[in-house]
Amino acid sequence: MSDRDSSTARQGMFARLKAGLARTATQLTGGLNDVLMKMRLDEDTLRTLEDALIRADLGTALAHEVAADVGTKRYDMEISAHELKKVLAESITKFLQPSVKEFVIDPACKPFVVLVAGVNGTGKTTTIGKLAARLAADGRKVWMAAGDTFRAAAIDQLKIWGERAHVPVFAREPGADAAALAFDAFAEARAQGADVLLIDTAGRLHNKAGLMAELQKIARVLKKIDPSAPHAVLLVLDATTGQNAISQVEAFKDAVPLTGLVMTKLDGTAKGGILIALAHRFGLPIYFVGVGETVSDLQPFDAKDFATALTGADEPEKPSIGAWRF
Ligand SMILES: Nc1nc2c(ncn2[C@@H]2O[C@H](COP(=O)(O)OP(=O)(O)OP(=O)(O)O)[C@@H](O)[C@H]2O)c(=O)[nH]1
Ligand SMILES: [Mg+2]
Repeated sequence: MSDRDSSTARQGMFARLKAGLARTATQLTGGLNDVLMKMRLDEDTLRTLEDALIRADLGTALAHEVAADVGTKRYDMEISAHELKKVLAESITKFLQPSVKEFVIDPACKPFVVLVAGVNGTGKTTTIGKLAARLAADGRKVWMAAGDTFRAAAIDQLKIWGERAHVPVFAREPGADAAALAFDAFAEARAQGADVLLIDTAGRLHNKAGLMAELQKIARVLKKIDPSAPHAVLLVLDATTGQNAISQVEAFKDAVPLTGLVMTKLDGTAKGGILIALAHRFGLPIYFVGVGETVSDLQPFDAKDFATALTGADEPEKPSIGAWRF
């Protein structure tokens, strides 16, 4: 890809991210209107900023911390709307840093086994499909395992993604033992020289304890083939659930050693600030964000792009109201 092509591709990705985050961005900057009229960064302004951050679902404690951080920069000084957005974007980027980590497939693991977990409907199967398509397009030999044996539709859903991306799907009949399936899929993918194996799991079982026990069993049997497997355990979270995502991380990380998060459906919510809360609270890598239903809507997480899109810091400065006065 030429420099120009890659720069165009990057711009396209940013545009999708920005479109996806529009609802949270509107919530955030809409709530800042009073601040933006005032143009002085004082206590009142910071309180308004804090309220806007709370509405974007950062949580009260973190909203306070972020507003205070913004306050340390230009306190009691004149500030334009554009400058404020830039300062806010810098602060948010800083708070996101603990979660910045590239998703790397270790070529020494053949295949690199990725276990994908999450409560029902968060976007596990879709994320696996998108990830498979992305990795296959990069020239990797990918396999998927239909480990959600609880629902027949889940198996078909994964097969459709497999056909689209030309990626084989290891599946059994509904009701089959998920751990046994994962074990066999791993053995088969290894025999076939696969680079990556993505394992889907059920989001809904009879109860939460059953769900966690099944995940643990899958992780345990994979170790019989390779003690270092699964090489990644991703928790998929739905941004529309807001602060509830925090208790989901708590519950899953007690059951299996999570290596990172994926946050989907950022396009469907004004609560996208939850991602900042998660980064701050857990410091787990956020590998990907979902901002729509198509393959290119699953993007590697980029803290600076995320903060810029959320605050509108990329938008050119508008002439201030004062400039129009005669
Ligand atoms: N708008 C939007 N929709 C998404 C995104 N990610 C997933 N979805 C949709 O969310 C719905 C649920 O996705 P699934 O992948 O089936 O979720 P799941 O976690 O596998 O669900 P269960 O198998 O029932 O546990 C589907 O309609 C997806 O198209 C996203 O980033 N944006
Ligand atoms: Mg599913």
